[in-house]
Amino acid sequence: MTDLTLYLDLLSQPCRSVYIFAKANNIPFNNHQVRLFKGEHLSEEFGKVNPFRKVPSLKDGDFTMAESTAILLYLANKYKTPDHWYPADLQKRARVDEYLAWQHTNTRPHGSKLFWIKVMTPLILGYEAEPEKLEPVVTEFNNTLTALEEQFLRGKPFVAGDEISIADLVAIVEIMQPVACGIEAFENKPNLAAWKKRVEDAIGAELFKEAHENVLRVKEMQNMPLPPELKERLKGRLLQFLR
Ligand SMILES: N[C@@H](CCC(=O)N[C@@H](CS)C(=O)NCC(=O)O)C(=O)O
Repeated sequence: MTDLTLYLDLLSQPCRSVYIFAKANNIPFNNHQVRLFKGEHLSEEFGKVNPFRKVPSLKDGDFTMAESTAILLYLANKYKTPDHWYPADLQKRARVDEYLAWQHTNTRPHGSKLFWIKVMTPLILGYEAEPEKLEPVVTEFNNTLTALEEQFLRGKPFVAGDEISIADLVAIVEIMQPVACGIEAFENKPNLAAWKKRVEDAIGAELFKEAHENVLRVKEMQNMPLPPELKERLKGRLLQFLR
């Protein structure tokens, strides 16, 4: 029995980082699935956990919180996970924090945008987005990958140093989102591909596969009917991506 509940949908990249971190560290938790495509995050019950109605969310006894990077740090601090995940050393820790701040305007939005254009357009509008909508977003994503490779991974095996940290988990799940919709990320980038392999080896290939198996099948969901209320809610956001 544990007081800790994580509200997750593994189609979501921030949920996967939290899931992988908790599993890799043997943190006991109740896995409460909130299926986004079924609109379960819009339920009254979930609204009490996270009024913003986003996953991941955490409940620990009476304490609730949202935001994946904050959740990761809460878990690292509460369960005193091995130092390499979020090092005590000031400057090593600052490298993790630096990536966690950078990703908010780089890997995360650029990867997400591709997912919305490739996967959400057919689901919400019933047709594929025109290639000219996709191309600039692919370029933006590739530039982000180059920056990750040339700045964060220059001369070191992991994003924040010699060992895997929370920063690598946040990075890999974000990059896997467009990969799941058929966008190349690692093909012509041997350094990035070698980093991915190191991350997989560090967390274990089984756990990596388990966390990603749903999202890697996302194309099979292309004809899935979304609840009308959810469709309406998502439409405005999608149209912004397609402008
Ligand atoms: N900054 C948040 C983002 C959370 C987020 O956007 N979650 C998405 C899934 S990836 C969600 O729950 N979307 C539902 C909605 O916005 O209606 C984090 O890192 O946790």
